[in-house]
Amino acid sequence: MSDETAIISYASWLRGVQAAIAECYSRQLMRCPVHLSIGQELLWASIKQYCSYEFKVFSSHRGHLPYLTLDGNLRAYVAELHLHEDGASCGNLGSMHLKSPNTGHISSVPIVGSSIPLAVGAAYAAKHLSESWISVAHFGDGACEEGILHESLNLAAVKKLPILFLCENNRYSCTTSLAARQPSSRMTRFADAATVKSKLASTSNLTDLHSSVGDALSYISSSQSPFFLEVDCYRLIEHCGPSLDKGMGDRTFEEYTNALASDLLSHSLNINSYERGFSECEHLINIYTDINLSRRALGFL
Ligand SMILES: Cc1ncc(C[n+]2csc(CCOP(=O)(O)OP(=O)(O)O)c2C)c(N)n1
Repeated sequence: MSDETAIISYASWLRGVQAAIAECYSRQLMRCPVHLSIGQELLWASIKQYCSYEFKVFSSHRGHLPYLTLDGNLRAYVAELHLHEDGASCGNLGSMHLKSPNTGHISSVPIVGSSIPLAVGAAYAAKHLSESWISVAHFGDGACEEGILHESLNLAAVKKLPILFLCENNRYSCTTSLAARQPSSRMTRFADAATVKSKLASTSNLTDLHSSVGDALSYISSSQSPFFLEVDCYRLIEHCGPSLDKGMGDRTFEEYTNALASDLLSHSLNINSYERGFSECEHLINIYTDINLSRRALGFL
């Protein structure tokens, strides 16, 4: 199987999983808000192809795909969303704090921007301890408006730290468009200001996206220096929750419809993988729905 076929297949599975979460969320038995990444799957499916690297990933609140990519235990994922003790963190943390430290997803951090200094610390530790892991700071375009990004880029450049600044630019912070928040749509300009090497890629060009991820990782590993990868993408579902947000906030119906029409994964979807992801996830949701319904009936929820 070629890399691109494997990426499409895994991205389709990820979309199926998320579609099942979105469809079943209205039962109100997942006991925490969910930030899905429907529309953004190709990046993490590409990263999965590079899992021979050792990663220490600190993700944002949008941490479902990092968790699934690095850990992949679907039962522990679904159980965590239902705050059940079978969950990845024994049901204590829920959606916004998904993590799997043993497989390299060290934490999801819902305070916007806070994944970044933690990843800098892990990169500093790699250098100090002569370890070979690559630290990954995962964040959105909204986090670029936090001062901590700029302090972190500066420190990573000065100390030559092995860190990937991974910015998913989905053009929105909640319902506020990038145009209403920043004078430029390019986040790489912040890396340039700190002399950190950078690249812009997009989920609409899979070949370039995949080679950009590979080039970034190989650069960090060989030079032991930071790299900033901005990935232009589009979230096809609301900021938090299962619904579409066409026509909400700054997002117009027309913009949403155009984005859906040009979504690469929709066009190249591997239907078998999508359906497998959906049914595997739905099966598990049904199990934890029943458990939580029983617990509610007994007065425990
Ligand atoms: C410091 C801080 N300010 C505000 C919020 C509320 N908030 C949660 S998610 C979010 C949007 C973040 O947008 P972005 O960083 O682009 O990530 P995305 O949700 O698009 O993945 C905001 C403002 C927060 N959690 N933390």
